[in-house]
Amino acid sequence: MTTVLVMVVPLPTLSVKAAAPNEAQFSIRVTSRLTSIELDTLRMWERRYAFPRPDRTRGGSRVYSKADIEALRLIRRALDRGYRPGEVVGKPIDELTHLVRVASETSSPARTESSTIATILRALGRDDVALLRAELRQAAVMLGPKRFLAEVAHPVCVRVGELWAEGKLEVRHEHLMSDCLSAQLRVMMSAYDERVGAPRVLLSTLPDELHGLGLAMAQVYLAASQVTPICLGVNTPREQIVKAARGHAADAVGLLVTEASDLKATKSHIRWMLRELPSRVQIWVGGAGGAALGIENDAVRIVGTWDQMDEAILTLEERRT
Ligand code: B12
Repeated sequence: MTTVLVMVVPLPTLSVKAAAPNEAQFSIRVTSRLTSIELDTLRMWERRYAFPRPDRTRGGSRVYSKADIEALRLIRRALDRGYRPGEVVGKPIDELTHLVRVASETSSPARTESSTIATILRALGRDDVALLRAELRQAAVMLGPKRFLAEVAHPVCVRVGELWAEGKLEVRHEHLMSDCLSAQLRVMMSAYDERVGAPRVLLSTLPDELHGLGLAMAQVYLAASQVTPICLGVNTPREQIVKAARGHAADAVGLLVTEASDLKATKSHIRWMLRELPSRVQIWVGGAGGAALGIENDAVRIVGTWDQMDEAILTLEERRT
């Protein structure tokens, strides 16, 4: 049955309906968490732009669809790239996708990003630790956690790896960058408290995999998405990871696998863990070596980009609704 409530304009017409069987429905709190848009802003856009137009539960609470989340995420990205709400809220998905792509290729944040990265690399090459730390700190404050990770931390790691492989930076530079970046990410983590009832993701690497920076980045990204990360650090035996996942009631286990990982051993550890973990616990494989494992199914997700991380977080929410 569909009941139409007559409201004073400019509120959109609201309908009370049951969710279609396979249609995921998200509360306003979860929608805010998944899109990084404040609750009040969502309500204000609904009044001002008639978008999003959530359905209502019988109790009157807003429920948003997966398509709403997709559009809101694109809007968030467009706003980050300098658009105003009036220019983007309520636009069709195709248009938003195009607009975000063009803005990403041409907008000023990209220029800021490259100058920040250049300064960081210069500071590293000159052993100027004070400048390196200051630049990281400033970029984190200016950009906020997610943009800092996507536009500075991750590209700096990739660039340092390339310069090291080309012989232009030495291993001591790589160690210094790792230390300063880890310290910055730790400071950023200290801003988050555990949220009661939030999904939990346990993070670690398997034996002999010593690349821990990706874990620290994933930790900040998850916390900024209002998911609780629990990080065991690097080089953890598989049995211990499984015990920890049970002990912390984790919804997912995130493993970092790099190109330097032993892929054969990693594959065998993952297969073993799949048998031992409670069936509701997913395994997320992050890091540049993940795709080469060739395992991806309902229980194992490859999380090689921030967009894939968003998708993975969304699946945790869907499983709870
Ligand atoms: C820093 C670094 C080190 C440091 C690590 C310190 C630390 N605290 O982490 C040290 C010096 C220890 C190190 C050691 C080695 N390293 Co190294 N290292 C790097 C470097 C520069 C950065 C690594 C990193 O953090 N990357 C950033 C991550 C975040 O990038 P990403 O994987 O693309 O992440 C994305 C997603 O996967 C997701 N994500 C990331 N992590 C996670 C985790 C989870 C759970 C999830 C869900 C998602 C997720 O987030 C990102 C979103 O875009 C890389 C270069 C590079 N391109 O990454 C080389 C690199 C990985 N290292 C390399 C090598 C060769 C080594 C050594 C073998 C060197 C040696 N001869 O000793 C050793 C191996 C040590 C070991 N046993 O593991 C090579 C690997 C290449 C290859 N084909 O083997 C690289 C690529 C450098 C290069 N260009 O050659 N390294």
